[in-house]
Amino acid sequence: MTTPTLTARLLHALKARGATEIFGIPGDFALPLFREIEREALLPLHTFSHEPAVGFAADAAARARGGLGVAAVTYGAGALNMVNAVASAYAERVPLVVISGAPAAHEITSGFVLHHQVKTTDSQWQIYHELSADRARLDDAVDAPAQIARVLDTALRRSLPVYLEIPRDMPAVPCGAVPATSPHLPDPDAVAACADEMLARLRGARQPVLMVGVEVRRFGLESRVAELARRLGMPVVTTFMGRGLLAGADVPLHGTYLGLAGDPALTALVEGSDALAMLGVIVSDTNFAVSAQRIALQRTLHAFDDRVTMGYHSYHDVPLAALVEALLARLPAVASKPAPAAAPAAASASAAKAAVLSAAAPAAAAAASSADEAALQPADIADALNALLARHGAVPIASDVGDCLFTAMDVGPTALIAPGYYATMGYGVPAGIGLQAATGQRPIVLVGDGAFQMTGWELGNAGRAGCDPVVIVFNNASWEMLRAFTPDAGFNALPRWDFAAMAAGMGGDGHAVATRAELHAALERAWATRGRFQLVDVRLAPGAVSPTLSRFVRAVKRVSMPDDAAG
Ligand code: TPW
Ligand code: MG
Repeated sequence: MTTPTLTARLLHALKARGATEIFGIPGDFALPLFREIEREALLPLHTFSHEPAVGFAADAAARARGGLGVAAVTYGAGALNMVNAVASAYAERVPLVVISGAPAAHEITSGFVLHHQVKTTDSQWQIYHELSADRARLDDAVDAPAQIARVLDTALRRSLPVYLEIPRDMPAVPCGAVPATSPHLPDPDAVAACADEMLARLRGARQPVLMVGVEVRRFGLESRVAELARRLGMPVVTTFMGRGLLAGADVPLHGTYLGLAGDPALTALVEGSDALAMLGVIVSDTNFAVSAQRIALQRTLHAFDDRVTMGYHSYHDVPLAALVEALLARLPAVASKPAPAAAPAAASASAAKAAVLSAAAPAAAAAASSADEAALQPADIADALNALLARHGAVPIASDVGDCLFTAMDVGPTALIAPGYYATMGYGVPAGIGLQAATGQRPIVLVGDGAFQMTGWELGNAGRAGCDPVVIVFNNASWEMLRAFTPDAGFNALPRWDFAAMAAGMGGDGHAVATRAELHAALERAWATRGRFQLVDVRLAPGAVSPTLSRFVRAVKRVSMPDDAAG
């Protein structure tokens, strides 16, 4: 038997750390790597049309499944095309492994300027330095196993992107095995002191609230945090970024905190808390700016990025998982029973409404009321989706940025992945494919027409990756979210593209809908049709926005342009 190659060793190490597939686009510097990946057949390879989609799909795979996401690209034109997607993964704490082909050592010293080179042969390395938590250039088969282990383990431990550069003469060289993950063990005394203080503060509080954010999902802690919430018996909310967390869990989940843009009762609950425990929360402007002055950060207990800050001091090197376990160890188990009825939760209220709607659906369909024929609003899409969820059970959602993401706040509770903080457009469609490739679950993709114009073409690659997402295009012939902030600007208008008509050319089915009755029928038909992607092209009334977006715009204007908002 021949010795395994560097590529084989890398693939095994990726698989051992949860990767289930590789997304990529080859190029000459990456051809030897891709040939080895295909030959080894250890992880399936899914190719796309444009590198942003490679990054978004790998990001979505990691978010939805847990473990590493893997994006393989070529040097220069390929890797640099993916910069924005990796930046998004960094900002939103996704353990994404970028593997790039690169020139071989003898090419670097050849005296020629190499194609795809920017300023120097390590310009790309410098750029990725800014986008990654750790990195290695695998130019030595002896060092490679330890380097691979270190870099991949950093990605998982910190839940951040990492970067591996593989010179094109290296993929097939014989290489030793990559060591298994070595667990990171924080100082138990520090963890204990931190957990004791947090519990004391929560017990002494008048109105403690538990807020859960993305790191809870990233570190695979959902069920442990749900158990913690039950034992603490405190109300639980998610952040905007954490929407979808604990969706199916038996906990007193009140919904998603959106500040001035959200449900006033939930906002009052959070902002009135004298001990807001934020677990794995990115304290970003989109989460908090619309009321930054209302949450007194010195009254919060904030665990994020291996650090726990309470009042005016911080504990370092207290990973979220260790903190959660230490808290659980200090709390008695509670008998498992349904959570006490939570105060009106936006999400469950709308789910209840959905159940009512769906029960009434046959009658409504029989006598299509005039409302069913009225011009569509984004809120109608939320209603139709809730009806679909009520009939068919929870379905994971991948959302783009735009009013579709604000509309998603009224859908569910159900799992949701979206770049809610970094807010890059173009995520939805490739993320839906990445999610399905990695988990086998068929997703619903929510995407605006502007964002679809960026990456919607990737649907043409869905079929061969075994994916058949249901894609809902919020077709408002506009960059509506921008128009909401600058209503008098002309540049936010888009031509009305016929997305439904394009679906067949990419191997899917398109449904154009303009009324509620058509929307409900098209969604049902789309859901019933398997094996081809389904595109529901929702022709929205011009200028129509979701209730959450209109509150968000008003809130942002009030906070950042108080003089304007007054007028
Ligand atoms: C990669 C800036 C944020 S929202 C938006 C833009 C251009 C308009 C979105 O239009 P769409 O959705 O998709 O039709 P809707 O509901 O607003 O009509 N480039 C990137 N990312 C961002 N966020 C922008 C520009 C932006
Ligand atoms: Mg639009």
